[in-house]
This record gives sequence, C-alpha cells and structure tokens, in this order.
Amino acid sequence: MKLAVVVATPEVQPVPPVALLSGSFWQKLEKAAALGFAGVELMCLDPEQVDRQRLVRELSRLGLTVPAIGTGALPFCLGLTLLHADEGVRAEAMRRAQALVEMASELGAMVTIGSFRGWLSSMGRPEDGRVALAEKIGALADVAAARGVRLALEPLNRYEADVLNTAAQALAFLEELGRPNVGLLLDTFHVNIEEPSIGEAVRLSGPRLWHVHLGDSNRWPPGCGHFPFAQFLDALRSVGYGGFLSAELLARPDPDEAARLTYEHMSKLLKPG
Ligand code: LER
Ligand code: MN
Repeated sequence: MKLAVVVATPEVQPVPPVALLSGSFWQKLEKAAALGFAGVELMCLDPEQVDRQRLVRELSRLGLTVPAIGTGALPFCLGLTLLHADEGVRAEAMRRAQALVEMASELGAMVTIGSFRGWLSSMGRPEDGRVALAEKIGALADVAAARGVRLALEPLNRYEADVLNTAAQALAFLEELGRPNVGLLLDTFHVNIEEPSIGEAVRLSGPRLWHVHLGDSNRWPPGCGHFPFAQFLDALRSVGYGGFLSAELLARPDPDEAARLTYEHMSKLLKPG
C-alpha cells in the first residue's frame, strides 16, 4: 500500500476544503514528494487548462504517480452532477467527466465518482433516479473502457448522498451495472459513519476495492480522531489490497501540516513489524 495526497489542479477555484498542500500547483507536487508521498490524486475541473506536458515531466522528475483523478471539484465549484433536475447541467457534467477520463488515460489513473453522482431526489421518483444513475455511470464506464480507464465508485455518508451510502449497496449497484471497469473507493470518513462493520466493509469489497480515501472520524488527519486505522489496515491486508491510500481530509491545522500529519501517522502504521 502506498500513500497519496489529494491536490487541486491550478484552475480549481475555490480549492475544496479536502484538498491539501499550499502554494502553486507545482509547489504542491514538490511538497508531496518531499513529504514522502508516492502519489498525488488530482482534483480537476478542466484538463484543457492544465499544462499536461509539464505535469507529466514533473511527475516523472519527482517520482510521483497519479492513482486517481477526482471529480469532487465539479459539484463543489460548478454545481455539476450526473443526476440533476436540469438536463443542461447533466449534459455538461457528462462532458466534463469524459474530459477527466481522457486525462486519466494519459496518466494511467482511475476516475473517482463520489459527490459527482448527485442526488436521486433531484430526478423525481427514486426509481427513476436510480435508473438514470445506472445509465449515466454505465455510459461513462463505456467511454472509460474504450480508453483503458477504470472508475471508482465511492459510498458516501447519508448527509452527502441519498444513494449508495455503504459498500454493500455500492456492490449491489455494481452487480446491476455489469461493467468490469467500475470498482469501489472506500473513504474512511464515510465508512466510519455508515458501515455496520469496518472490517466487513473491506472484506465484502475484496477485489472490487480499487482505491481508498483517508480521513479520521472528524475528517481531520489520521490520528486526530478515533477511526481505528490499524484495524482498517489489517482488513486491507487480509484482502490483499495493494493500492493507494489517499489523504482527502480537512486542511487542519493547515493544508501542509494536515498532509504531514497524515504521512507521519500512516507511514508508521504501514511499517512492517
Ligand atoms: C465527499 O465527501 C468525498 O469524500 C469525495 O471523495 C467525493 O467526491
Ligand atoms: Mn472521499
């Protein structure tokens, strides 16, 4: 397992509260590498506005991987979600997501789908919302598959989503969806709120678990709340999870210190013995 940190690309304004590190985008990459992170998860709005040649050069120079591109800035900054009462918003959300899939294919990254899915309640009857969600994610998955990209669907707590709150619900949705390039992202902050059992959520997800977000019970850096990270890592080891653990948490006490505290706490727990 390797550690990553969520950073926002330069065009993302305002920076979402769960993206870390301060300074210019290029300074954030430098800082991530200097702290010891192996990866950066990019929260991006518009790949056209990112100097992707420079990005690839810098990632290679710093030895950083991009495990995932996050869609969370699309709802946060622009109010764009796959489910929405306004058809224009739904269409623009899909267009943006496809652009992120293209960027992900250049970087060998996944694309995450968390709050970007939107609310069932915005689509009228819940049954209609669910059908629309499956259509949207299915269509995006097909675009992604053609480019060799995987999507990671994230269960979110009940205060942030009215569909797919737990691993079991998301797995049932994946079963219906029938797209092998869609898997799961578990975020410890949401897991702590919704899952009947932390270990069981991981074991249930098993080989469909492709990505992890880190945040303590209060969404502060690991070690600043009461989420049982050691127990969580044991569960991840028991299913042979070898992916990234990506810090997506509140920038407290500040964006640099939050990243440093996360690295310090998690790297100790990951050390063998
Ligand atoms: C939202 O709380 C979250 O965890 C993000 O990963 C969603 O896009
Ligand atoms: Mn998350």
